[in-house]
Amino acid sequence: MIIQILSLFPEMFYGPFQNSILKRAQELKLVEFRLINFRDFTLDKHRMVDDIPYGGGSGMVLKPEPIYRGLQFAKETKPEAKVVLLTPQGQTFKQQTAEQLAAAEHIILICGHYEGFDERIRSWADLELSIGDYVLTGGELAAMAISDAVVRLIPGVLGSDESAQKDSFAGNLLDYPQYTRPAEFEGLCVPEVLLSGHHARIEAWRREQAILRTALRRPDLLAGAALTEREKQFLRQELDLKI
Ligand code: 6GU
Repeated sequence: MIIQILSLFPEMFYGPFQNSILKRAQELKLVEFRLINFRDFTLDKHRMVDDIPYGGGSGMVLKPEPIYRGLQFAKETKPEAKVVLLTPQGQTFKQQTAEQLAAAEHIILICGHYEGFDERIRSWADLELSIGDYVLTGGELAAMAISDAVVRLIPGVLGSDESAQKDSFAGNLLDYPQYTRPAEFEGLCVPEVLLSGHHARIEAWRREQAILRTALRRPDLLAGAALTEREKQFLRQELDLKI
């Protein structure tokens, strides 16, 4: 997969992309990141990427031409690449969006910066994404979060394919609680069932815990989780006890 990123601050990406899993994914040639500074696509001697807003008002607005030319350059290798614009006004990025993007061969992420960008830039994007209801100074951190979430879904990137499937959100359920040694620490004990070696019981306990935790912390997700009648019954029982 090729991920091209148009940004005025390509150096911001070096830390996240040159460590840990994303670094390994590149070494394994499972992903290639190409950072494009759209300031390189300005034609004036001041290399201006923004300008004052028509109609007045405070702040600067990103000009359309450098982004247009940067985008043309990015698309040269693959004209049908999916173009994603990062903006707080976009649809919220979810695990499902990550899964859809991970299936693409080539994506282009455009990071806005400053107060905003010329509205015409929107017309060149296939998709507008936000990573949540808060405002960042630019799309770069969003592009990093999205790249990370997408790349870890590419087959072969994670140690075992199972790790991605059992994630929080993968089945619209949060992760079950995990423990490692020691069995007791500071008076806090690992649940007995996990020490039992009884695999079927452990699986059942984990599923119950994931369901319960989702119901308590993220009830909004539960509607999208496929629960059996027995699991719904279990949940009603537990919630009666808890509330
Ligand atoms: Cl994609 N950009 C900016 N500037 N702020 C955000 C965002 C994106 N997603 C959440 N907040």
